[in-house]
Amino acid sequence: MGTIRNIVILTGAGVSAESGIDTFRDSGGLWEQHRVEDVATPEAFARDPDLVLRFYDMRREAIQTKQPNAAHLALAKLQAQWPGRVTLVTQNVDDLHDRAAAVLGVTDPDLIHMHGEHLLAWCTACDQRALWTGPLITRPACPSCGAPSLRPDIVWFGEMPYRMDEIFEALREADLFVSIGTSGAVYPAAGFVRNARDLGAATLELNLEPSQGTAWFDEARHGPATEVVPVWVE
Ligand code: BJW
Repeated sequence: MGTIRNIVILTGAGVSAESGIDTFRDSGGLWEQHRVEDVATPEAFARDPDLVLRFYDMRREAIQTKQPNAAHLALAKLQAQWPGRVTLVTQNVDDLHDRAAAVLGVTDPDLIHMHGEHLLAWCTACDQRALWTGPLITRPACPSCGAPSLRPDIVWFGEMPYRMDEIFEALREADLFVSIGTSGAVYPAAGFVRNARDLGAATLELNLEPSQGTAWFDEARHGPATEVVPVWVE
């Protein structure tokens, strides 16, 4: 393994768990309380939009009471101080990485929300996005075109994750790929470790427990993100 200059970090729900945001597949997680097919597919939204909007309105409200934890802050510090490129690709739709960067004074972090963002609404009539902190169930008008066509800007199953070209470009340039707090159950993110390996990067998993893809990593360290991430960053 040569010198490490460029790093790609993939994060999942485990990195925000200790901030009090529910994960999906852990015991007591969101998918134990809601059927995925009822709330996180375009078909569900077409069938029962009120159910889907209530689910996301509840979560959008909840995240605004949460704070970045020591793992988010350690990653933001790494991004601010590392001499090479650190691309943070998150599957998380909360804004805790964004807020951790802001705490360190970084206004334009190299951060990709591949599954969308709770705090954006997407107008299906005019294709514009708007910052959105309140409820969508009231069928508010789109600030750009006035149509009552706002939906959560969230990538549901069967939809294409965002900014895939940029992610693959970063993986091609990466000397190290690190996966943090994700079960490795959802593609294409779950395949990034194999993509990174094929492209010559070293690979490291930091997770509470071995993920579904743990065998693909060169090294794995297991424990809570607020402990293992700051130790790795130092
Ligand atoms: C801690 C911790 C602590 C806890 N410290 N760690 C068959 C084979 C392969 C693929 C497919 C297939 N059938 C269908 C597909 C594709 C599908 C898919 O992957 N399905 C699988 C279920 C099999 N994928 C898609 O549809 C994606 N799009 C796509 O493929 O497009 C191409 C395409 C388009 C059109 C046609 C055909 C192809 C889109 C996926 C969108 C995912 N969306 C969600 C929900 C929306 C967001 C929301 O509502 O909030 O995104 S699903 C959900 O899972 C969410 C997450 O981002 C994602 C990943 O979950 P994550 O982050 O890994 O959380 P958990 O809960 O699973 O794991 C938490 C981990 O943390 C655990 O390991 C814990 O141990 C750990 N942990 N506490 C450290 N304190």
